[in-house]
Amino acid sequence: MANQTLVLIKPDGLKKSLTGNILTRLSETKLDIIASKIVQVSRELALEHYQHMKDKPFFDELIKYIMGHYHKKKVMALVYWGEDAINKVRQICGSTNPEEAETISIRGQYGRITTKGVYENVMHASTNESEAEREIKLWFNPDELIIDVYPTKKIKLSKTERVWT
Ligand code: 3AN
Repeated sequence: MANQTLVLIKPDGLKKSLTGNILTRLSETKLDIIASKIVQVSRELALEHYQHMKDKPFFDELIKYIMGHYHKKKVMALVYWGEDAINKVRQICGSTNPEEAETISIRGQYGRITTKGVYENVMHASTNESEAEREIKLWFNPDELIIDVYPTKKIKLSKTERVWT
């Protein structure tokens, strides 16, 4: 069955110039990229993304890490879509702990554990369908995806927007 998954190339991945390597590895899956952008991660976005980790002792460090305090202040966010996308991407990504990840996986090859005990594991990939939905909706607006992977609705907003001059 086709599904969609959120991929983040984290600040350490960008600092280590791993974008090309990661995208090349992921292209082996033959999945489609249906959205991509570079994001400066706000505290709100970081807290929301890692809400399930909020009771962990390393939570504050994790928030600083994804916001780019230790590397570049940016993250590359992508949505991959296709047959069994979540599992195919997780396979190439490898286990959360870079020391336990298969050596040929991206985390196994390029991840590390910091002296503060945080896993700097280079990339993120959604764990399951409900997490993928939560994460994709958090990181992207519907118009940023080239396929409507979830239902949308139109609402009228009267907010001020910045446009090109
Ligand atoms: P994954 O990113 O593999 O889905 P999660 O959601 O359990 O893993 O963890 C989110 C992030 O928190 C990880 N990517 C990693 O950076 C960090 N992390 C998870 N577990 C630990 C741990 N035991 N010690 C330090 N950092 C961790």
